Amino acid sequence: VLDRGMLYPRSSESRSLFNLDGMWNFRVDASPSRNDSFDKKWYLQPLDKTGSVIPMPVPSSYNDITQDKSIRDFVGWAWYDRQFYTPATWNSQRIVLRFGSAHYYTIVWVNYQEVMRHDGGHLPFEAEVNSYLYFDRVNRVTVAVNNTLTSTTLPPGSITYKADPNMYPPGYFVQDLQMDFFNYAGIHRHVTLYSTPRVYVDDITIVTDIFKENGIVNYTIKTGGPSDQISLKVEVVDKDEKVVASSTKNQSSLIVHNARYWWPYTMNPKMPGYMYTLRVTLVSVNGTDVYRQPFGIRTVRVLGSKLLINQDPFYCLGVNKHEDFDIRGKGLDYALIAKDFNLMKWLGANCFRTSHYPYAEELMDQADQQGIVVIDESPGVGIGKISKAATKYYKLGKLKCSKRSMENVYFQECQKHQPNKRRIKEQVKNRKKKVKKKMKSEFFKRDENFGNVSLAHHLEVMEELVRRDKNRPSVIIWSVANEPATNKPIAEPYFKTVLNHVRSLDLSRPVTFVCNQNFNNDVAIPYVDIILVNRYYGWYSDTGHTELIQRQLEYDFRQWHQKYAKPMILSEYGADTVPGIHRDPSFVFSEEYQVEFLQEYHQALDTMRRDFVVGEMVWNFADFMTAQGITRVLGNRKGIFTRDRQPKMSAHVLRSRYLNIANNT
Ligand code: BDP
Repeated sequence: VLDRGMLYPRSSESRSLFNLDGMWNFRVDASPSRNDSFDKKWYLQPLDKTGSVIPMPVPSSYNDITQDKSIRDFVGWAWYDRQFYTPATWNSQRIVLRFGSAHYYTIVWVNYQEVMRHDGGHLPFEAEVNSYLYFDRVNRVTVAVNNTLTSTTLPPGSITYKADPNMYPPGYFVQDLQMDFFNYAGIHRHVTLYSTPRVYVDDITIVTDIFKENGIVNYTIKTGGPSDQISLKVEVVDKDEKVVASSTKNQSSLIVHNARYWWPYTMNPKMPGYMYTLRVTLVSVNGTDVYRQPFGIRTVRVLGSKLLINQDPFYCLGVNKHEDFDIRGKGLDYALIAKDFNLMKWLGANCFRTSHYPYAEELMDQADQQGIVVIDESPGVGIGKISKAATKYYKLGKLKCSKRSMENVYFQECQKHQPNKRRIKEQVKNRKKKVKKKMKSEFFKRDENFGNVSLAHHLEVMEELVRRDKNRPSVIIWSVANEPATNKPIAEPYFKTVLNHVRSLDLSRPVTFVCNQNFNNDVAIPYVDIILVNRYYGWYSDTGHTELIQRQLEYDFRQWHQKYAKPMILSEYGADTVPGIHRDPSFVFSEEYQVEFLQEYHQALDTMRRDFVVGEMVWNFADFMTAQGITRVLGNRKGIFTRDRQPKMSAHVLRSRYLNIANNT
């Protein structure tokens, strides 16, 4: 388990922050080997000495900033650098350089010396940089970030080289994704330089419980730096700055009498999201460090077929989101965060899932403060999955084999000999065998996603996610993956290990993954606390047939429940909809179809809602960008809001449902 903390950088009496956001120099390494930048050691000189650079905003994805297609679709090393001065007053302090996230693999140099590497997007990383910094002249930070996805990254992906010289230039390759969103890349969140005293508060873990009207605050504090004699003061401070409990131990259990619990805003509209602060004061001969950790007092429990928050049943009126917007891609954007929370409130939503990766800490803060519940998901999307296109191709292949190929075989036979029925039959059989073999190899192709390298990385990512978000009251469920191939036997030990590992890190929250397999073939569901299932009846299957949705969803969900007797959430359902397209009777892609589609799901959900279904989450909150493909017209259009956050007809329908349910429970 990770041996140090990753507290959010906050200023205090003893800590200062210095933001390195802004325009950086930028350059991609588009050499055929994609490795020139390392061969030529770009990190040993200012980036503008290696070639021409362009200004690039941080935080932002770099993809949609320029007019250059090769930068939008770039795969490989992208380079950034900038200069800065270290505040002279920090001379005797510990100085840390922190990245909120960068996608995907990142190497950081300070003054041409490597200071850290980080594997994976969406999560923060930092390093102490004192020994690399100058106080008497300008400093330079250089960053190389590589967005190549491989069979062992999260999300996994692959690179296919195109060898045919008649069709492709030498070294030509394409990046294949196993996920349905654009692989935005770059420095996505804040870059911060911050100071702490030499002896400092390294990590804080808070787990709360409730007993009648009292809150119980179990905490553990880890300190860092030279092991001096230290003394601690730990105080629970309420919103009025009143100290309501305190201790001098690094680990203890405090009682807050007549506590105000943290509630989702739908369960307590008058006082949602009540946050306390754990104020930790560390005194050593090296100075005093003060850190204020926000937290809420609440419990989450799965009991029978119910999901309880503070012992009361919770029903998730949810949305699935993406970090996605025009121009900045996945770059942190406060205006967008504020807008989305306002839209969620307008909609009556009380819950969202961080599909399909951890979201920015600044966004998660809003969930805590506004009383919106979060299903916190890792970047484990599409593990072991062959792409939808590949599945389709092989399905077509199979058809081709049984129909067109048969005709071909027959035709060839007629040309050569007298038609020989037996020979035709044999040939068709052989062809079918060949296609089957090909399909099988495709099916096993992604097994590397379940190998030991992937598993070790997945465990580490979960540790990083839990470490970052463990003190957030809004986070009520950990989701370790979305739609993995858990129909394969090889997925069982893998997911058993990942799910149990997360449980060992945090006993206070249910653990799960989001499943799109079936009740009779999934091998990992036995290891989850709550079942989250994605369904697209009436869209990817029986397209256009909304009249089948109720029957199919109800049958399906009741089977799951009968088999596992766990609470369930419909974690995705949705239909692509182009705003402004209208058809009556409804037709796929029209606004009417999306409305009718959602309403059929709602009717089915209502028959199970008071029983074992504890939530519903539409796919998706807003339209979002995907890779180019023949099924995506400028991205995925299943949003109930457009990408620029205007409502489609469906948003009004969902709004009246959510407000109605919230008011009647
Ligand atoms: C689901 C995936 C989601 C996709 C969605 C879709 O979980 O990421 O965007 O399908 O195809 O299977 O719209």
